[in-house]
Amino acid sequence: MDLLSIQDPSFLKKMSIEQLEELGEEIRNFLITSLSASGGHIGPNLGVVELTIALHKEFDSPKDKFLWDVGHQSYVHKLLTGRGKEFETLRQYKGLCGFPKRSESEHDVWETGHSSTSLSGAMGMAAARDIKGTKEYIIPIIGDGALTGGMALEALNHIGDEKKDMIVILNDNEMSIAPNVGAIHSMLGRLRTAGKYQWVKDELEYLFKRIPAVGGKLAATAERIKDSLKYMLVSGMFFEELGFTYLGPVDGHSYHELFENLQYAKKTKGPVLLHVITKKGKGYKPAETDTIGTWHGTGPYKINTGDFVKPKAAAPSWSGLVSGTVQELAREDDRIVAITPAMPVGSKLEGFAKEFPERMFDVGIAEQHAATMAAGMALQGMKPFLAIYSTFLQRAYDQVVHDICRQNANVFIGIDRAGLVGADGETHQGVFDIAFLRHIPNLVLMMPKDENEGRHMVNTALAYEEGPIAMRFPRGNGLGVKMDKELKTIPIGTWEVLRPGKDAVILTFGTTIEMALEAAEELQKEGLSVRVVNARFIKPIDKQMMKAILNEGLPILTIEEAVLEGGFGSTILEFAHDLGMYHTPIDRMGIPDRFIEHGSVTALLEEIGLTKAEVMNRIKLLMPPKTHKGIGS
Ligand SMILES: Cc1ncc(C[n+]2csc(CCOP(=O)(O)OP(=O)(O)O)c2C)c(N)n1
Repeated sequence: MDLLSIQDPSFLKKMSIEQLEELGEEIRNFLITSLSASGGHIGPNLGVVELTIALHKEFDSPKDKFLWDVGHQSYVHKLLTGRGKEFETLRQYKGLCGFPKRSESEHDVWETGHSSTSLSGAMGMAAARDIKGTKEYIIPIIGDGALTGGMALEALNHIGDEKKDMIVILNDNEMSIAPNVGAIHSMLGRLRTAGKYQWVKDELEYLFKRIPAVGGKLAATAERIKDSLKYMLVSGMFFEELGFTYLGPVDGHSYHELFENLQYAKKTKGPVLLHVITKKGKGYKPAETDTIGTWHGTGPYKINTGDFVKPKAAAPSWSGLVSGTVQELAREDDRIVAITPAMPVGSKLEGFAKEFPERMFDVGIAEQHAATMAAGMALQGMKPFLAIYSTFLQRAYDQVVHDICRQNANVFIGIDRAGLVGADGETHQGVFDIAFLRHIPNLVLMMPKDENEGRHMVNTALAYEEGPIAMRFPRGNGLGVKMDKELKTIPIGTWEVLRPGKDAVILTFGTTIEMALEAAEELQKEGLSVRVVNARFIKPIDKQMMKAILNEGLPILTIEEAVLEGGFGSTILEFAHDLGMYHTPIDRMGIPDRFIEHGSVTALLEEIGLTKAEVMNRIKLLMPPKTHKGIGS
């Protein structure tokens, strides 16, 4: 059928299983072809083709509510709800979002991007439904990886207790981004091999009902037999103990099994957990045979070979550079350990894990636990490197405040993907970390100008013994600068003048330095001498240099690829104000007070005005009328 002509999922109601199977094949081919050009989360989506079709056939979206956990696996849902034509713009500027988005469709009822929120969202919706007295089904769809997140467990605990009607679909493909880890993962493994518990339980109940009751004795024995059998069949019985009716495991690629169980679930009172086994990457060999997570999310690829169409990077990736330097230093210092919340591949920690398996901890999608665990290790004399993406560090704010910084624990937080990340969009932009870290006592926060300084900063962080220290670094690759052979330490709280200038000063750091230098170069041609400072320590700032700049009375422009509210520029305003320098002209460039959608980083920077032209413009506007001809005259 013409997938691009689909308006809504109602057409599925009349389809036979054979027709659904054909549709599934067409959808797979469409995804494989379409994503080969755009890139995206191919593996997770190929795994849920039958599951998504079955859900849309069995339920009535948008009346019934699907909550896609993480949301990266919602492409089939997007296709079935009339967004096929937009796939060629997937994850591009102003194009189709890679995650559920309420403004895109009435079928996207819950927005996601960060993991493990679907069950809490579903609990909220179920509670609202029951207060309002409406009748819709609430169906969160959560992966085995996302289930390891603390929030999901908090929600299971509450839902089971409240006995809310809802059907939780556990999409178990044994993978998180990388292979899934942890005791819950092992428990799911046991459930997978235990077979279909529900049917056995039903049969037993039927059998016991037929045995004539001889007083309470037989009933009690029967109950005991049932219980022990139950435990024998499914060790742990985790979900049932929590108050859920556990169904499954079922083959998530078999419509027969899916429909049989979904229909059973619909009739069951209280919360149901349907355990569905799927294969990530199903139907596309390179993705299906992937065991490390390469095909979780990709850029464009060649369909026939599965080779990625990536231009060869001229410089090392930031994650590789940072983790590689930590690994190098770990050879000299056996107190160094690495902790990742489920991102060993993204954080390029595979080398560290291989060389120091006993010093490497992949804790699953558990940012809060990762941060507090790092504090625990630090207080016992270890030097933990907590590798975490800026956006996911948001989850661990209290742990950074309460456990790491308050206890002055000597943890090195490597804040990866800081700044705009591009195609993943709103939920993943790493733009809040400065604002939510810079006010925490004891913490040192820095960002290097290039990969050479980045290596020195890693060395500085691991040599630092006085408390928590964090380094933010961007997504992608370095600039290709010359690398020093010897590692040095950088004095904490010192800035560096990169270009002299006597008319104005730009204070910036990290990714925006290049743009500032280029703008200064252009302005020079127009007769303006602009100093550019590498303000590499965001906290503590270089107070000595700052005072000198303020005493010179020069106009100041701050630039940051982070939110303006509460950001680095705010620090400078506060500093000047606290010194009584109320009249120093200070302007700030950064990310405005709104969420920034998906698109290439270049397009996004252009949209928000973080460009060389705007830097030049702002500097000119800051200048007193006499210094620059044409302005203010
Ligand atoms: C809070 C948070 N931490 C980390 C991530 C990065 N992440 C995206 S998908 C994913 C794995 C999800 O695994 P699972 O739920 O099993 O889904 P699958 O991709 O296997 O279908 C991770 C760790 C995230 N989205 N949110």
